[in-house]
Amino acid sequence: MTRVLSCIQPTGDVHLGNYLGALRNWVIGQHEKDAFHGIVDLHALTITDTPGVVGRSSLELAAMLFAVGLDPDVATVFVQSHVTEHSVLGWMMECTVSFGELSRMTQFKDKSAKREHDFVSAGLFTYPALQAADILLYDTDEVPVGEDQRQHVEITRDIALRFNHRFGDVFVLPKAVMPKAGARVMDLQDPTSKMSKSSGSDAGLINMLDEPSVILKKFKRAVTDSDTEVLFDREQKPGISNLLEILSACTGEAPEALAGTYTQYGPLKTDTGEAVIELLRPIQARYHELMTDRGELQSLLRKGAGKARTVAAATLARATTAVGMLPA
Ligand code: ATP
Ligand code: LTN
Repeated sequence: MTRVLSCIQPTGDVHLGNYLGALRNWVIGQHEKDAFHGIVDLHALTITDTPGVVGRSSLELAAMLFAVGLDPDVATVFVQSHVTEHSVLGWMMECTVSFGELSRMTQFKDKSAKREHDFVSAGLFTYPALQAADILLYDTDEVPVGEDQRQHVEITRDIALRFNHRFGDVFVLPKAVMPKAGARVMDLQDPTSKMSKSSGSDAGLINMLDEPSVILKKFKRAVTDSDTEVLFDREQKPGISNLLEILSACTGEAPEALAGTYTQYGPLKTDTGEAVIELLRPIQARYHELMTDRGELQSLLRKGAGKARTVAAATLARATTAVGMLPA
């Protein structure tokens, strides 16, 4: 069975864009492929230094992943730092990649430039080596990634090839795949930019845990287009098209067909808001239920880490044996 790995950093809250664009596909995909999902807390440490934040965010993210429908008996959901093999193989990967290769990573260039007056950790620079370890530890066939992460999967392949060339055939070569096209959700206040936790305003973003009244208010205040015609046209009518696409993602009806059923913006805004409220209602209920029993949540994560460790330990053993390190 094809093995697929997706990882997500525990930084910030999950929003409707993450859900409709990614998480919902993960839930469907768990029944089609052997799915591993890492909550990559070690990666989050590259930019987080406030005590307690990473652990709390990891637990909340885990609750959200289970609440949206990842099944701990089907998919392997784990916290990266619980599987210590990541750190060991991460170091071995740092020793397999060159300074020059890491210097060419656009994500590092962007993120370090944005942190001009802030602390730029060495971890931010070596991040792709740890990501390579995440991927290679699980004999991953496919890594569904957006454009921004393609370069990291490419460098993972380069590292794997170099390691295999030096030490023998240890690693499976992963492939970056375009995730199944989920909805692309735009900011409600700026429908030409995608809904994102790191940019845009709170009013433009629907958090997965927003109260129904807040959701309705945000949709009612959504920026629409200057004329009054309800038409699905991303270029000419980005605001209305965004609402139609969100409503379509909730109801399963095509946005073009939905457009024909409205003559005014007001009812479309209200209906979309209400559809999102209904979509999120059971997820929010499961999330809050899971968060009331942290012991149970942690035990689900222990189970995931156990499954992950079995695979990761075998791969790491192959790697250390190939290098010829002294067994413990
Ligand atoms: P950041 O603001 O830090 O870039 P983000 O909110 O864009 O974060 P990521 O953590 O980068 O979210 O993405 C997690 C997943 O959610 C990725 O698979 C990404 O493609 C998807 N995703 C993020 N935002 C959207 C969106 N607005 N519409 C559809 N999919 C999205
Ligand atoms: N770098 C990724 C997160 C990430 C990842 C991974 C994704 C860390 N390790 C392994 C896929 C496979 C990001 O910032 N979105």
